[in-house]
Order: sequence, then structure tokens, then C-alpha cells
Amino acid sequence: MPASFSGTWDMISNVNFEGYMIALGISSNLRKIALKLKQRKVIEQQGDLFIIKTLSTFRNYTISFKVDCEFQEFTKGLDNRHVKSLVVWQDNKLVCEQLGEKKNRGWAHWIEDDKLHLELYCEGEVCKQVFKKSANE
Ligand code: VL7
Repeated sequence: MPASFSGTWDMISNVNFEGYMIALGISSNLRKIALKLKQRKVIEQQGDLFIIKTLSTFRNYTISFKVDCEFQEFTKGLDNRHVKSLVVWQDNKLVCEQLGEKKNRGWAHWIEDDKLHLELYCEGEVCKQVFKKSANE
């Protein structure tokens, strides 16, 4: 069993978020705002059921899903696209494929050294984010 992802996680690093946003076609004005944000993940996990909230002072984004069950995702307030998403376990990694207009789009989450890791992929760009458990828990 992988470690639980549940909890409140604060961003400590964010590498190539700019490249990922360019691949998604985000405007330079919006990128400038988004780049400055310290994102927070609030994750509720019950077995293979997940709610993942990405929070910031500017915008919030929430998805919920069950591992191995395809779902329709609308990336509201992000790039505003409709994608068909599927999250699976690959060893201890939670891996999501987001099928749609953008090729090679998805993400992977895992826990390593008490930190939450996230890679976001889009059309050859990889953004790497790391989060630490919030001091409030
Ligand atoms: C979600 C943002 C950039 C537009 C606003 C930036 C607001 C805070 O897919 C993601 O996470 C997965 C895995 O944890 C769960 O949904 C990443 C944030 C990516 C993409 C687009 C900039 C405008 C950021 C919501």
C-alpha cells in the first residue's frame, strides 16, 4: 500500500511551470499572475477515491475521481478544455492521462521523503512541483 496522500500540502518548489503553461496556451498576462502563486494541495483519499483541491489566492481547482474509472474533466479557470481523464496506480505513483486536444497531457503524484511530488506533462513540457505537509497539521 502506498503512503496516504491525504492532507494539506504547501508548495515548496515549482520548476518549469512556465513551460507547462505555454504548452497549454495560457496567455502571458495570466502566466505572470499564475507563476507568482504558492499553490496548496488539499487531498482527501479514501482507498481509491480521491478529491484533489489545488488552492491559491487567485483561483482554486478541484477534481474528484476513482482510480481506474474514466471521468470527464473540464479544466475550468485553467486552460478551460474538456479532457477525458483516467487515473491509475503505477507502483506507488498515481498517474493521470488527460486525453484531449493536447498531446501527452497528464500528471503523476507520489510521496517521497514525507513530501508530495507532482509532475505535470503537456506536449513534451514537464513541470515539477514539490509540496511539504502544512505546518497546521
Ligand atoms: C492544477 C494550472 C495553469 C492556467 C491560474 C493558475 C491557478 C491554482 O492538474 C493539476 O493538478 C492535478 C494534480 O494535483 C489535480 O487537478 C494542476 C494547476 C495547474 C495550469 C493554467 C493558469 C491560471 C493555479 C489552481
